[in-house]
Amino acid sequence: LEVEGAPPKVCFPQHFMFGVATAAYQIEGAWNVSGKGESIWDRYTHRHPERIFDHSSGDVAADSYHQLREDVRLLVELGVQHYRFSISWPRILPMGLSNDINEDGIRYYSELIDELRAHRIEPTVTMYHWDLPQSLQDLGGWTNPIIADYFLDYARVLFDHFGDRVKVWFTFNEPLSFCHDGYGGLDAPGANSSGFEAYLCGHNVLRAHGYTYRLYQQSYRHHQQGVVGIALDFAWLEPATTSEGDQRAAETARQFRFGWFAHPIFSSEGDYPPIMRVRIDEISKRQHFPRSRLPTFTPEEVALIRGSSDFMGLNHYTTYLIAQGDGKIYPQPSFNTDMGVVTTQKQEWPKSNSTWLRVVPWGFRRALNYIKQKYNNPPVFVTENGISLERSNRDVRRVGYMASYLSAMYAAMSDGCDVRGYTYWSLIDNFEWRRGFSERFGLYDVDYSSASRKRTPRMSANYFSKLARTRCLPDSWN
Ligand code: GBH
Repeated sequence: LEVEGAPPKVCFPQHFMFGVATAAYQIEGAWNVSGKGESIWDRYTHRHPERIFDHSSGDVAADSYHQLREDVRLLVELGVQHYRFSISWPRILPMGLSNDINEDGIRYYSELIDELRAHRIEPTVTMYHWDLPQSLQDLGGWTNPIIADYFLDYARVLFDHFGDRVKVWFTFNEPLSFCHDGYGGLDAPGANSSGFEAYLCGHNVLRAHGYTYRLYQQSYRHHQQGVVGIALDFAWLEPATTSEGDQRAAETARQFRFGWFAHPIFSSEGDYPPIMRVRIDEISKRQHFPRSRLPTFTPEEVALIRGSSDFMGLNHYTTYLIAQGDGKIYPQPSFNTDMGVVTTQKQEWPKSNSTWLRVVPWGFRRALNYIKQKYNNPPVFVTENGISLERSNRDVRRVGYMASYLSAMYAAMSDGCDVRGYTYWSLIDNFEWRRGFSERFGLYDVDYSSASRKRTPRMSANYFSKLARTRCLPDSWN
């Protein structure tokens, strides 16, 4: 019934999927239980508590390893269509290699998948959300080319054990984050050579992704009938001014931060973005390196990786302003000086409880339109979007964030962007990497002082359940 004067209801298509996301290390705990091997995040938090804001670790986290049924109960309460979680590589393969499979790890994820399916919640599974087996890090981790083979072996184990029931796979979560921050001194494994190791990491991640996609196509797709994609992080990057220099800088930044992975996989040409190739080759030369710090794909690898995704997973939280850099060549190689731009945020954009995250919903619409235009309108599955706030269950601002970002996404869909799903980060409060437990993104509060890590719904959980059940933006907030 259309009431005159009432704003039209914003409703998403009938098969649009609403869900929530988590990641293994951030929620599971049980870090050394039932045969699980050590991950780089176990090692990093144990050896360098000073690098974690509150000196905490994911040893117990939200205890989801022991709270599987409780987590599924929350998902049922929310009425979501899907749940995006990640599998811990060292829980499945304690030493990283497929000669030794940890049966208890298989059992845990099998139970989770079965519980979800029993409640008609689609499991959408990330194979790698940053918790590399430490034993593989000891071989050089993502900088050693052999890791692409080991990842493929791991992927085969996952397809063999879970592929009968899991139909949506993401190989990687945010290679930009774990290659840049992991090898740039901020996150595990704590290396500090972003202009060097980060590119090796990205290179091998892209190779691993390509192999995995082709393996699925050749050996699994026919009988398992699923899809394989990747989740990329794309904050919108807006020119700081209308000057030509800033506009060029913004496009360079988009190519470095997003095109680094999107271009090889989603563009019709494949390979690294030309601007990345040109800048890093040139700067490497001026730094007297005998070869570019950005590795080169063989033509076979370019072809392997090009088109290796059935859809694009998109993590989007915020927007930055990009201005032209000083144009200098610095002696110390780094990703940021290779990119050569100045990144800021506007002071008047509303803050969150994370330094990097301000509320800029219009950036979401622009990011989606950029993807549509650059990569021939691929199907997009929003794999993360969310906000951290001070601990409170009356999280009015979280509801406001979701409402404004969902409206922007709806506008992008009206522009013709092919968005198929939306996933809120996160189901529950969790271990926020180097920020420890100090940042809370959950629809459910987690009480870290209770043994069972008691979960309590926030106002936003109620809002999200209305959204997921009706597929329309709720007009009342509680
Ligand atoms: C997501 O990344 C992650 O996928 C998820 O695991 C995490 O819980 C969620 O964010 C919320 O934090 O400190 O200034 O150097 C979002 C992209 C990339 C945002 C790294 C923070 C570090 C900024 N993130 N970035 S800074």
